[in-house]
Amino acid sequence: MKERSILALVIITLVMLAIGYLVAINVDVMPVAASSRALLVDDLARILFGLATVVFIIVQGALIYAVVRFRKRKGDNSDAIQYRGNNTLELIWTVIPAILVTFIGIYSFRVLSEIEVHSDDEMVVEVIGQQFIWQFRYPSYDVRTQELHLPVGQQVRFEITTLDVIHSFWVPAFRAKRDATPGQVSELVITPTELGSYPIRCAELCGVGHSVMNSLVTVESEEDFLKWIAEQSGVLPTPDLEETGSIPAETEIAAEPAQLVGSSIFGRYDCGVCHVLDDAGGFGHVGPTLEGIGETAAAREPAVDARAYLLKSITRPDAFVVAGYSAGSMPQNYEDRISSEELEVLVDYLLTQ
Ligand code: HEC
Ligand SMILES: [Cu+2]
Repeated sequence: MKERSILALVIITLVMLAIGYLVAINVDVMPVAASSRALLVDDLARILFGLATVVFIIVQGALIYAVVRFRKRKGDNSDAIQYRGNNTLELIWTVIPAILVTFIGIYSFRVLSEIEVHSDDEMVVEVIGQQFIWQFRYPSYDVRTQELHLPVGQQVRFEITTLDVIHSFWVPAFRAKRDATPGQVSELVITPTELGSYPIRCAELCGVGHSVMNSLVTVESEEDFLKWIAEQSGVLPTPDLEETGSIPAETEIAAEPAQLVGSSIFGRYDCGVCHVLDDAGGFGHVGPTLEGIGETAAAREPAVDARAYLLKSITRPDAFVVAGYSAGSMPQNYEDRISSEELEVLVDYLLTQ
């Protein structure tokens, strides 16, 4: 009897190990692995999946066995046999999980420390989240874009921030995700290894436009990357970081055509990523086109003149919501970010459109 149950135990253990192994090598739920860290993360996920499958089968198997084997049979009204404690059993189900958890802990820690290693020649890319777009700045090239391009094999350090609420920068193909937290710069290191284009998502519910807060990363050869960078220069005006958002003294404004100042403010605050406005390089379709806004603004609200309408549309976007768009989809913090002088110039500029 004793020999037979030991044999059964050995067979069950071997079968379980085989099932776990088969599951581990066959799970294929992940997207393309396009970065060096992706391979390590995938191996970890595989092993966890295999272990979890074995634990699941054993626990559910024991449960089903007990339910069937010890069910109440017809005509049997006797009490069940009473057991009190079983040291062997308790030892087994304490020691085995303890070993498993320790193994998983050490293994995960090793993967974590390996994927966060920095190299000396990393390229810095600033990632800026904002309702509901991602922007990328390449400080070494003085370029700002809405699409991410990376040279293959080059380690990149993302410096992730947000202009408003919490977002989360997520590139599933890189197995990389990090929160963009207000007032803080979070870092994330990756090395892209596979050529191709992969989705970028926001992984933190950040408002009504959260589901459209997507972009694309293109991993390409260094040559193509440099070509692309050269094409990007000057597409979006790069904000001068020293310039804290206030415009030069009035005399200087007068010296420069107001139109130009207006369109540069439009560019500096990224209005163009959500609004079409050819004159200022605006190309976005998140909000209504601002082509001809000078005239439409007057007709929007019977009781409000065009100037007041525009001012309010920018500082309190939810005060008037254009038909077909939802409240909350334009950033709510321009009132704090744009000085009143700049606002004046911006509104004057929009009125001329
Ligand atoms: C993240 C996207 C986004 C950004 C950035 C953005 N807007 Fe908007 N904007 C919208 C949306 C969406 C609407 C329509 C909903 C509403 O009225 O609030 C809108 C509405 C407007 C309107 C009213 C348009 C009309 O036809 O009545 C004006 C004017 C406007 N925005 C100006 C600006 C200016 C100026 C900036 C930059 C300082 C800017 N927006 C930045 C998304 C954006
Ligand atoms: Cu977001």
